[in-house]
Amino acid sequence: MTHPKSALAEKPSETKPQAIIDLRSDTVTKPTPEMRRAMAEAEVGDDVYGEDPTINKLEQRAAEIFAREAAIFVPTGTMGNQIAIRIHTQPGQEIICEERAHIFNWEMASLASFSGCMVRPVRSGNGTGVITWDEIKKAIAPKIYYAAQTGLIVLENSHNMAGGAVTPLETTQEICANAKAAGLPVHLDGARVFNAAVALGKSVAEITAPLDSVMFCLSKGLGAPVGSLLVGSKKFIERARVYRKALGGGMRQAGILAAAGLIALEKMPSRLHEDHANAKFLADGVAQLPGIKLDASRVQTNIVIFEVTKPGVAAPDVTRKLAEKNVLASAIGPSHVRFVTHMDVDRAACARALDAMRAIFAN
Ligand code: TLP
Repeated sequence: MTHPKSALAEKPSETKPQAIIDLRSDTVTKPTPEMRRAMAEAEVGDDVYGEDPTINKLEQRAAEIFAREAAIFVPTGTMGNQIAIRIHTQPGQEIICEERAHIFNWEMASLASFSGCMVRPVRSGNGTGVITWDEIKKAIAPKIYYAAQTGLIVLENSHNMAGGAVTPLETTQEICANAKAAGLPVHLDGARVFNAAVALGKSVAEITAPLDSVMFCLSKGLGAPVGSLLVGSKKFIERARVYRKALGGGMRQAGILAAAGLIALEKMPSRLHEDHANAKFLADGVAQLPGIKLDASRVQTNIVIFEVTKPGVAAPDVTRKLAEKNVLASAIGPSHVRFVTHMDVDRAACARALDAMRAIFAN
């Protein structure tokens, strides 16, 4: 994924400078004034000793909201996923996930370096990114001593690189029931699980109930500056504390982060439908343009990924031209562009982004 930072240095063609519309990711949001106030006033203590009251409150609220025994605050989604993988697996095992999964493509091969595992990727047959039990079961290693054994299944909901695709609850239930019968744990990379819940019209507790563990991010669509949580059983979270420390994630007066995280957790899920509507608006407009392949009907959450099919034009050319018009997007490989909507881009900003796309693709 490339970000057109260098193009920012070039002067935009408009005479009046326009605000930058940053659609590269929902990670780019800035803390709200309420978050900044809460951070300034947060009660803190040493969290490695379990003495930060604001961290403790955030972990307790996360556990309650996900209807789990316990939760642990971690600095990043990557660390949360990697701790879960370390706990669920043994070195030499395989992890089944969809081929575009974040744990496979964007976590620095940490599942190999930290947990000694390999990925057995699964392609979703219908291209949606939502894998089914029928597809997963074919990837499970036969129980023979001379074949690497499957140790874990990881799902991603919503699925980032599959255009924010949402896994239906019935699919999660079917996978988890069969995995349980096969003695396999299932972890959810739920970086954007609140977006999935909004799209499904259900609570995060309901859509994640069948899973063994869940990681979710405060720092994506929920708008917190830093932080993710891992939720699961008491025993699982006790082990997670050990691995968090091993990875250097034992932070001290981190309540200043948790204070913003609490606002993200309590107040921000209720506005995510706006981001989804804006993504749909963008997708509907972009899908009309010549030289682009996009099925706008598949856009369910806050992510729009489209293919550039115009001859001689690569995705990085598009993001560079957009940046010249003060619209930032991410190129994913040579032919795909990603827009992510979030609380710092409103409908007017999306309309401007669409105008920029129209200007680029009209000629
Ligand atoms: N995603 C980032 C990039 O790393 C691609 C983004 O801009 O979307 N799981 C999923 C599904 C994610 O999308 C991400 C971040 C993570 C895990 C990792 O979270 P962080 O960045 O907090 O380590």
